Amino acid sequence: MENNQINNINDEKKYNPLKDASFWVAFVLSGGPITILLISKGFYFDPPIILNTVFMLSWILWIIFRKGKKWSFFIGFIFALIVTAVAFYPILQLKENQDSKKIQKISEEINKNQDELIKKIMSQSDDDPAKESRNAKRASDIKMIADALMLYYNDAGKFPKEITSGSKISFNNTTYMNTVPSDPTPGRSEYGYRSFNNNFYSLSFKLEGDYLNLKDGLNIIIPDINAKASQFYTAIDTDKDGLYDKEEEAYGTNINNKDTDGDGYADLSELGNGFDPNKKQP
Ligand SMILES: [Ca+2]
Ligand SMILES: [Ca+2]
Ligand SMILES: [Ca+2]
Repeated sequence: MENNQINNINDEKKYNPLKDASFWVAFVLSGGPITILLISKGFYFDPPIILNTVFMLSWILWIIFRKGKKWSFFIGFIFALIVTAVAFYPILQLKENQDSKKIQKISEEINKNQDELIKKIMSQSDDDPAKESRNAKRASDIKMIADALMLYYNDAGKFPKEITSGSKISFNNTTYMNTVPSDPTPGRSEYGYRSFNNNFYSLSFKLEGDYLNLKDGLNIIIPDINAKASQFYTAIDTDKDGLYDKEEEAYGTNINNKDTDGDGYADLSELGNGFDPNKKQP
């Protein structure tokens, strides 16, 4: 009895918690390393971490207070299991929640993108049928006018000087078109007909966006009297003199020179006034 007491007193005096395996086991089992790891990952103020830290410190202090008495380890072990469960179950839950939040965020993102895509498609399909049908009407109007003009040419041996929308295209007693149509959007861009000699004309029209193989913007149709056909082209005016390249090709002027013959009168102005743009005016 006396010996035991003396041993105990000696043990108590010599007790160093860092040399006591139960201290380290307590540290590990109470989640010390995991807590430190989680804190290093930024989980500073999560309640489970605070809770676990408090439990862990309490237990370690208790072991130190009990000075390594063996049974303190077993009580501590059960304590540690409870603490670990209490501390880390919520962390696992938290992690799961974060994962499911992440998944939720991703699916929200996908939904948002889908919504935007659908909106985009909807707005296009809201808009496009009207644009498409206007473009379809333009292309079909122009083709019908060109066909009527070709029939006119076959009979008259020339193209008309001008055509007027709302009026007919006729020669002698033959009518080739009852009513020359106009652009479906009034005032936007009229169909532009002009002919500076008997064998050629150009008819321009403006599209709203690409249509079939025609490009957005200004296009023209011109005749090919040898083939008795008409051909669509994008309206390009390289030298910006108001005459499209296809017209300049037909009238023999330079697509890169506003005043082909260099007489001070522009190509278009000469054609419009009945002069020869390829011969200097006196
Ligand atoms: Ca030109
Ligand atoms: Ca020119
Ligand atoms: Ca000229």
